[in-house]
Amino acid sequence: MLRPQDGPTRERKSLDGLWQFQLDPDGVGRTAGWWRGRLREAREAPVPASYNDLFADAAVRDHVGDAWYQTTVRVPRGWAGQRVVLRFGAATHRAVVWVDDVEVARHEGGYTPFEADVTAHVRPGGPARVTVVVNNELSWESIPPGEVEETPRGRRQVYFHDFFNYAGLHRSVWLYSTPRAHLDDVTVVTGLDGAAGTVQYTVGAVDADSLGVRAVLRDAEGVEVATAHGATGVLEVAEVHPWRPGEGHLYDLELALTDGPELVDSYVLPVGVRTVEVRGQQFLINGEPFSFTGFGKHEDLPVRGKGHDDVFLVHDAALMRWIGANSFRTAHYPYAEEVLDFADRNGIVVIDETAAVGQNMTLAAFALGRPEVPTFSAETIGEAGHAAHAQAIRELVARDRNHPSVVLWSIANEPESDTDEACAYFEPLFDLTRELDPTRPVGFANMMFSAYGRDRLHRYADVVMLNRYYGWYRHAGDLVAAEEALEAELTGWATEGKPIIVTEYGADTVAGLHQVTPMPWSEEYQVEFLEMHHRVFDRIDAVVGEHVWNFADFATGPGTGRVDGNRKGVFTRDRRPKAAAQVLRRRWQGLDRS
Ligand code: BDP
Repeated sequence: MLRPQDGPTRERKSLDGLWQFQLDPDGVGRTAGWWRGRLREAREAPVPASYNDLFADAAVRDHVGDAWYQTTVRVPRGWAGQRVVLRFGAATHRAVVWVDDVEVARHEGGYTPFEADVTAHVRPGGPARVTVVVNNELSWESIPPGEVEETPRGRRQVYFHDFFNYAGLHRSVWLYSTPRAHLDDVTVVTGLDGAAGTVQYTVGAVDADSLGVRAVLRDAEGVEVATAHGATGVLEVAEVHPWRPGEGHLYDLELALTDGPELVDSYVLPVGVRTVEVRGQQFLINGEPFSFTGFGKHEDLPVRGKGHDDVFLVHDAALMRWIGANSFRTAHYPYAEEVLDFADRNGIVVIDETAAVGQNMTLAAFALGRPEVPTFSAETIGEAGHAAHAQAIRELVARDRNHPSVVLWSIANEPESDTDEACAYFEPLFDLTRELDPTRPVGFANMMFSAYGRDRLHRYADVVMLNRYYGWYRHAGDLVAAEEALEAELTGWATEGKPIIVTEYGADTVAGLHQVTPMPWSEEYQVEFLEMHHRVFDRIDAVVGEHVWNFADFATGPGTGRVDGNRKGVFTRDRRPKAAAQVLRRRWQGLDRS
């Protein structure tokens, strides 16, 4: 699937803005055929945005089930004879789409795009009614998993992850045109050999048997540096300007579908030439050892929830630059494509994660006070859940494999990883990821219950990724004991011969809470907590990455350990720095050394 773009053969029309919106608490809309006409009791809601926090109404915030969106779009007159496609950046967690009376798409999974060829259902120059039903229920068959409970007060969504279950149309919606014969896919793999670079490309095309493909690579000034012909080929650049962390240098790869001298379709893909490799305990980008500094983030903002927002895209990146972060993890789901485009252009390194979070029923029992059930079993996460996970990996890799910023796939966050069932579940998923993309390392974020010596999944991973909370969930308030325990565990992991990235370490901190004798929740404790971790990391060579949990405070479900959400942010939810920001800035900008 190629992203919509404007070009000599393609055009797009945005459907973002205010749509009609109606909750369906009784779940009657599908039977009643709500798509057949105007939504009767609708109010307006913005797209992209989560709907939960818009209306100052707990019934909307905590809604479980279907929510309907509707708009009318006028198809541009000039698109006569073209193929017309309707595309959603995401619908959380699943959706069905109708154009007028016809169902055109169905998609499962809340964080990856889907589209429908609607050529047969629209008339250029005419209006088309677009209706979407978005469903937010999490079950044993969904990624992430959850359980809907029937209670005397109605249905209640239980979930096993620590962020609010925002739902709605979180990303942009486009109507776009392509020629009937068109390019529909491209994959690039880049290489470096001394000063020279290569871009290996493969394109897919539809109705193009008799057509040719031309590939032209242009540098940042628009000068042609290499050309090739054919659906697959290699472009060579003698003096290449590589993409590297901190410097998002990009070329433009223009792919043309041709009929003799005539241009049939054209698509431009930005390409960064770089390599990624794990060698011994090093993580190499362009053959040079790379150390990750940065954060696990969230797509999370006041009011708009998980709705993508360019303002905060730019602002968060500015804060990351200010603090000296070179990377982030898309905890705990694939982020909007705009985020990765921006990372490509700005040399920000990304660990790209699926939405497989909360697959650990020991942790869920502990955190939610529920009786423990097996994580992987026929009654819980079984075949259907596994298939959904495999599909989530397929869609993530298909969407993001051409982004130079993405250097590592994280196929799950804190799953159960110490049982035979976990091995049987995950081994094929690691294989699948490598089969889909042999060029990037693969890992998963390991959880404290499967500490060194217990974990059984790391043997499938290229990198050891650890979420650790010594000094918080363990040894809270005792940073001396925490330091010993952290060092002992990391020393164990370092004998595995793989690079270690600490993908989470953090302490909840209420901004403005100060203490001269630091206790948990104060700004001073967060500072000392981070300093303790950094001392330990610096003593262990295999640690090649530190991602603080979290970049900013974020919304969660209710809980006694949560004060208006998770407060482990180094920035508040509205992006004001806590004292810890200065500690990180001094370390990551090297200010302590100068
Ligand atoms: C880890 C999870 C993360 C949580 C964090 C925390 O990976 O999603 O938000 O702990 O408890 O277990 O703050």
